[in-house]
Amino acid sequence: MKRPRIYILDKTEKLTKDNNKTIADIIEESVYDWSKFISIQEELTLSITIESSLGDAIANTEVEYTVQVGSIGEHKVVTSIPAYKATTGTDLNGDAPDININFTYYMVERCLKGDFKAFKATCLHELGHNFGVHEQKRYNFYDAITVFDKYTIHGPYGHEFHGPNTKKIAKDGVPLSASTGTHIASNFAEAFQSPLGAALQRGTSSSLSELDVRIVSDCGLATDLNDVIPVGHFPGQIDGRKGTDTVIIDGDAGSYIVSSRETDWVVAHYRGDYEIELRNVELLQFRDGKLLLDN
Ligand SMILES: [Ca+2]
Ligand SMILES: [Ca+2]
Ligand SMILES: [Zn+2]
Repeated sequence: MKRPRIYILDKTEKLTKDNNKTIADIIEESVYDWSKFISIQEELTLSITIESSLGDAIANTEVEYTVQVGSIGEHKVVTSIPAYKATTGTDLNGDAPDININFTYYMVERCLKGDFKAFKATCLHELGHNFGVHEQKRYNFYDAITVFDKYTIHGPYGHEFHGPNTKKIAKDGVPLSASTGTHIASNFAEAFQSPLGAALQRGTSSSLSELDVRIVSDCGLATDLNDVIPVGHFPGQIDGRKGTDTVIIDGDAGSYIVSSRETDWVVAHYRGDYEIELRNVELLQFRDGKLLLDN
């Protein structure tokens, strides 16, 4: 993994240089923890803001879910700028930070007083939103849904996530928090030791669980599982890692020339316009057909 670039803006003006270093190290370690399970192809830039208050929240993140990677009926299916950059190495918002996270001073102070675990869990949680665990305000915002939404059932008894990899260990689906579809219900998250719960849990959740990895795989990231990775209509360089992986290109096979390189990359070349390079990817899926790759 390329080291992330981390910028800290302390609006409270209470933090010393050493304090900044302490929290930057934990944030970097959290990105590193995610990178053990997902492909992070390019250096991510993180803009961290310390606020005196964030309403009821201890932290939050503003994620740009604007990358169209497919469609369902008239609805766009979108992923986030950081998830796309992590998976493909392609930065679609230029110089702007990929990830924006706000922490309350309370949360940072807790960390500086020695509660590293709570801060780390919060970092992993907010990064999870950036890597795909996020609902788009379903069907009314940009007329788009996220890949996460695609597998979310909004039933009369609440929201549940039913991604195919996740269902292998949570066969009845993952219950999501009642107020938002973006979080795992607290008890369920606690049972799996997942930091993606609606609330900071009792006990430790300062490392990623199998459940978290399965959820982000279902959200289209490249993991060691059998992933389905939608890349839409953009260039990129994708490493599917272990497992039998399918990359979905939002175009017709006839528009692409697929060839092997002497290195282990396979290239799908779109009409002399851009390339999608693939490594450890076993299947290429176009709108009008599939191609088995020999790599
Ligand atoms: Ca994989
Ligand atoms: Ca693979
Ligand atoms: Zn959250």
